[in-house]
Amino acid sequence: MKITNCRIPGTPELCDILIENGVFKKIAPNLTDVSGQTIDAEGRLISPPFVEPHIHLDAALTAGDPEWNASGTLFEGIELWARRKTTLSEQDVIERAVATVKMCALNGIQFIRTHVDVTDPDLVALRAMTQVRTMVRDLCEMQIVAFPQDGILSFPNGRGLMEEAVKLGVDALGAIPHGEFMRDYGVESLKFIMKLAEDNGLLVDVHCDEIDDEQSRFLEVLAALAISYGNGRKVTASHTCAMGSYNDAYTYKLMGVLQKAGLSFVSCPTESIHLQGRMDTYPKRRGLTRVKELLAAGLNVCFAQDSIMDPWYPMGNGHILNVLFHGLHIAQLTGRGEIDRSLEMITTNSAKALGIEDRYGLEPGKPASLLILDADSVYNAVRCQSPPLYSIRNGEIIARTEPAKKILAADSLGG
Ligand code: 17E
Ligand code: FE2
Repeated sequence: MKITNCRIPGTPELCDILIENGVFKKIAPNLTDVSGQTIDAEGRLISPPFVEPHIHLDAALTAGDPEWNASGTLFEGIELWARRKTTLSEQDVIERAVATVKMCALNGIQFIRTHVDVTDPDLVALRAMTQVRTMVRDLCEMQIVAFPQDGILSFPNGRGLMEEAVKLGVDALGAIPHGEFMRDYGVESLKFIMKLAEDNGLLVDVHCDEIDDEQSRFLEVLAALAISYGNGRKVTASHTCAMGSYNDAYTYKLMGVLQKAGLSFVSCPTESIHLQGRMDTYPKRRGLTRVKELLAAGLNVCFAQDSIMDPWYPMGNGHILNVLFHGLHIAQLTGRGEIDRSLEMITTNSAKALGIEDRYGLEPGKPASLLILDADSVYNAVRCQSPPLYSIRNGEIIARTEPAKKILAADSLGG
């Protein structure tokens, strides 16, 4: 396959891309090689595939069952999910997860990290998700995080369930320290999963401080453990909302620890602005972590959507560019340079968090996976949330968009 007239961020001239055997062969201007199908990108922007680094596929598409979340809080979501969980079957999880992966694939996502609730004595959702991971492999590469929604120390046999999840074949271990009954349990839960991850060669991705409580300080614990294990590149702190409420003196000290640890951050801007700030009157917090400041400190930050129609969030549709668009507003990353760099937050930064850099990116020798976006620049792609006209994975077209045509009637300019 050959793709001509490609605009590649950071390269001034238009390039051609030559793909052979599912791998990028050459990327350069005016390639004369011919190889199978040719697509003319007509000067459009080429991006590496989008990544969804934090989603809950086991709960997706259950919003309203058994009830809609009326308070809009994380805690009502957890309660509703606990009720829905009792009715799960593997088939139910598989159908909803596959439908949701397809929504993501249609929007240019080719890598997904899903959290799966393992606070269930039968691990129904996890058993289903390990099957989904195989079923969808032509559409996306999936990582599964064993996520203890109801806690590790606060849930009966919580530690045993995490160990069982390791045996069933998860890629990463999670925790929810701010949700444990008390602070000591939260600290202990992090020590437990960091050791379990080390012993089994797994990644770590913690729901960390997803609360407006300025006293929720588990991020420092996670970072300190990452420093002592020397595994910061394998550790992700998701949400870290409380950081938006910490005082500046503490945050200054914390930043130094985070830089030493070198972990990655996932912020879910649409989800957090929806769930957080619910106990505030006015001024009302945005509930987000300090995205702008983390980036300025040289830390790896990416955006995720978290939910697609689940007990926590009624919206969501797989459109990660839309999450980026809103995230830039909510985190006030709307300087021109910030917008121009922002695509990294749903592509290369996320790939780094997932640890997939060896097989990700527009470079000869790597798997030929890319998007042709319907825009001539990153600025316009983000501004207009331009759809991927083509999503190409390992040299195969896996999804296409035919954009809607908007037509102004000839007489609408008046006389
Ligand atoms: N569970 C949780 O603890 N936090 C979330 N944002 C979601 C599920 C979606
Ligand atoms: Fe989450």
